[in-house]
Amino acid sequence: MRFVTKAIHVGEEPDLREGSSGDVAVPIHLSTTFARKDVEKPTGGYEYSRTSNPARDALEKKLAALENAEFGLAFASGMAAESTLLLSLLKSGDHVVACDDLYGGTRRLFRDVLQNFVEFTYVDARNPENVKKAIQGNTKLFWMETPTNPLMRLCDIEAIAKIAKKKNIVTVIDNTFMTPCFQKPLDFGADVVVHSTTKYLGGHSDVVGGAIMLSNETLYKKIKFNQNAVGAVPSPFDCFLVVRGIKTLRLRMERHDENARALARYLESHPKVKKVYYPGLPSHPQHELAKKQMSAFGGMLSFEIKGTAEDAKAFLGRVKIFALAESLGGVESLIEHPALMTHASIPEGERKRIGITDTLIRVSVGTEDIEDLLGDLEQALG
Ligand code: P1T
Repeated sequence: MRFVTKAIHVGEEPDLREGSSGDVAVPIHLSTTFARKDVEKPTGGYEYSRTSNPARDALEKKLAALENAEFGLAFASGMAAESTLLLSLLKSGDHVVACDDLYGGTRRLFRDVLQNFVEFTYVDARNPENVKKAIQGNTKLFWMETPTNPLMRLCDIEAIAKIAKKKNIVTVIDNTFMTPCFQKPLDFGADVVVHSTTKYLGGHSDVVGGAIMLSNETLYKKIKFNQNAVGAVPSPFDCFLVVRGIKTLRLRMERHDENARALARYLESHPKVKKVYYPGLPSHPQHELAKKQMSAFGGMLSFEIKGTAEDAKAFLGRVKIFALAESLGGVESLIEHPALMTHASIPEGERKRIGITDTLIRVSVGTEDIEDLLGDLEQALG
């Protein structure tokens, strides 16, 4: 099966056995517990809904299929997926090398929750040599976003996974921005993929969720055990919403990509814009790498507005169609100020060092008519 067929059908084959209803869309079983005939084993395969339930099974099969992975695991949020993954793979005294430009919440998890028992080194992962140089005797994990949130920097997945394999280090890629529609990190040698399914996979800004996809059975069993033991699981309704979102993933991603390319070109030529960060622009310093490991460039871009922080805030106050809001990946266009919003939890000095300035603006380009989006930016830039 190809990508779109998998997105629509995997995990949802209608049950045509005598007495079953033959649902074409996955049914939502709200029951928290499942009755059995035999005290020794569950009759229908289910016992308690935290452990598993039919809607989550459908979602997990679909998630795995999309990333060309053997296994998929669904969580209550992207952060729940990340924390369960780290709890499963690390022990006290271990070391992680992470890219320095990361979603602010991920940085906060590393710094304020895990720092007490795990050591982190942040590097500019655009150069794989920086990742290699940061390896210590106790390094167990590489944690990378590509493209990064919010500066749209890339890391070479293949090169980094090669370095990791030589040292028995697990490579984790947060694939939230590209989705498996445009980038499949496992195909380039990464071991584990994580997602905030709140974003493009859900696609409609109406469900918070997270996911892990991988093919290593030993790692899968550890994470699966902790998914139940820790219990940060999504509700059956949440699973249904992500399953429904995934069916139109390709259609939406193609439109996000088309609109973002047009906006990036427009912004790049605007006299009030200093710089645009979008891997689809030939001016992006890693455009060639983008073409190698991504099949398109997606719907996320950031730009520097000329002037001061006050000018950036005034511009954000003038947009009408773009909602001034955190998050990304929904059909509606969102715009935000990373230093004051999504990345405010990163200390100012560190933000500045990475390049998250007070005039940086991040855009999640939606699927609206491009003329309306261009018109809104035009009037807001003035
Ligand atoms: O919000 P949650 O579903 O828990 O996912 C966390 C997360 C993980 N990884 C990436 C790359 C993310 O962008 C996020 C969440 N990001 C935002 C809310 C944001 O506005 O950037």
